Amino acid sequence: MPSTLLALNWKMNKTPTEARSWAEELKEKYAPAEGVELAVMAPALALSTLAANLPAGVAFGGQDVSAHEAGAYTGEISAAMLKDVGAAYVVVGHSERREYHGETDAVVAAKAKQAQANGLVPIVCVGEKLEVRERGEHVSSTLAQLRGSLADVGEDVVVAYEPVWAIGTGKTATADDAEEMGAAIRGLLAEQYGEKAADIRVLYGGSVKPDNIAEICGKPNVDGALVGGASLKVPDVLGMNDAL
Ligand code: G2H
Repeated sequence: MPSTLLALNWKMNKTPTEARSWAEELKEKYAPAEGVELAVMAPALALSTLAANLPAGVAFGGQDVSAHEAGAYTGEISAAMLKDVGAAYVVVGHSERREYHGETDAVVAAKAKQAQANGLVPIVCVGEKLEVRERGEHVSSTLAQLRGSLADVGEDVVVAYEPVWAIGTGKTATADDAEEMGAAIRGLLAEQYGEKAADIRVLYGGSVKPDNIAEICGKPNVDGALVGGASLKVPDVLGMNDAL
């Protein structure tokens, strides 16, 4: 059984100075919960300060990575750069990247492969928009997205199901919605990775908070959460950690 992953996604929030204060507050108050791994996905500029100030055992990572190894790609951050500052994870294919930066499944898969080639674990995000769910096509659509996003990607990966209509809206999918998709995703992972699929964590993301995390993550095919808004304040993070 893999550990439950509580992955925080700060999005475009926190300067390095603010990140340092957050990490210091966490260090003061954090007690690891049994079977729970905590990881902070932060803006690239905050990663070095996290490396220096996070409590022992708390991992960190980036929110995006270049699909290229190195070279003339102005503004991009490579997987080797993330690895060099101590990152363990990187989020790829978040719906905000897909929506605002036109990232396709093929680009997401290329980024995931680049991450793995440099020793990072990609957290591959998928999830349907509201109109797709209303048509009842959420499972087939999300699995098609996942198939494309995992093309030729190795098994050292985390999958995050984030229904777009539940992101930052306060609308949370029910625990049963999360489980329905978690089970479907697990089936696809088993087809692609065989027995190794059992070790791949499938997260739920979308308005997760201290008061709903236990029910959602209590489902058999939900192995943790990717949390945005509720990751910004340390007391909320401690609340979620303790609830798991
Ligand atoms: C979904 C999630 C974190 P939030 O994007 O990736 O954000 O918890 O604010 O809905």
